[in-house]
Amino acid sequence: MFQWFSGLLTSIKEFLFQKQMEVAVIGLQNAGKSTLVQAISEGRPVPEALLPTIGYNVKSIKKGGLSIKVWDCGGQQQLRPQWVQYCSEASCILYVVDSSMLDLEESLRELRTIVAHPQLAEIPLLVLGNKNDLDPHLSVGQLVAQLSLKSITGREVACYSISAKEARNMDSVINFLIKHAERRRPSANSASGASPSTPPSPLVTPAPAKAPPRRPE
Ligand SMILES: Nc1nc2c(ncn2[C@@H]2O[C@H](COP(=O)(O)OP(=O)(O)O)[C@@H](O)[C@H]2O)c(=O)[nH]1
Ligand SMILES: [Mg+2]
Repeated sequence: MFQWFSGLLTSIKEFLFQKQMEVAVIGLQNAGKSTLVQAISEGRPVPEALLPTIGYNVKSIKKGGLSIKVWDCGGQQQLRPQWVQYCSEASCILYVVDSSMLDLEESLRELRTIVAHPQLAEIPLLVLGNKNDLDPHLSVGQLVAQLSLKSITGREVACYSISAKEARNMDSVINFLIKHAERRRPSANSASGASPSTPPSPLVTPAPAKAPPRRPE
C-alpha cells in the first residue's frame, strides 16, 4: 500500500515538475548521431554499430527532472531538406560532425543552410566533433575555425569534442541540454521574440509570426 502510494506521489511530482524539451540531432550520415542518442540515453559506451537511420527516429530520454524528446534525423542528402522541420520546434539543435574526417566542406555547407534559416533563428546550437577516439581528429579549435562558428551570431553556439561510441564527454552535452530546457520554442515567440540576452543577429532574420509547418508524419 505504502509502495503504491509513494509511486503515485512520484508520478504526480514528475507530471507537475518535470521539465520537458525537444532536441533535434542533425548532421551528415555516418557522423554518429544515432550512437550519440544511445550514449546520452544509456550513459555508457555503445560498442556495436547501429543500423543506418531511415527517415528519423524519435526517442524519449529521462535525465533527472528532465524529459527529453530527441529527434534523430537521417543524414542522407535526400533527407536533409527535412531537417528544418525537426529543428523548428526544438529547444536546441545538436549538429554532429565526424571529427576524424579532416575535410568538413560538406558539413560546413549544410550547417550554413541550417543557421541561415529564418525559422530556426535564435535556437541554441551545439556542434559536436564526434569520434575523438580516432586519430587523427580535429580539435575543438580546428572545428571552430573550419566551421566558421565564430561568425554565427544571434544564438548561443558551443562546440565540444566527444566520442559517442565511448560515451566521452556526455556530461557536457547533457548539461548543455539542461541549461536550455526552459527556453521557449520559436513557435511560441512573437515575431520579435528574441530573449533579452540574445542580441539581434546580422546573419539571421527574426522568426516569422506564422506557425512553422509541422514535421512530416
Ligand atoms: N570510432 C568511433 N566510431 C563511432 C563513433 N560514433 C559512431 N561511430 C560509428 O560510426 C558509424 C555511424 O554511426 P551512426 O550513429 O549510425 O551514425 P549516423 O548516421 O550519424 O546516425 C557506426 O559504425 C558507429 O559505430 C565514435 O564516437 N567513435
Ligand atoms: Mg542514424
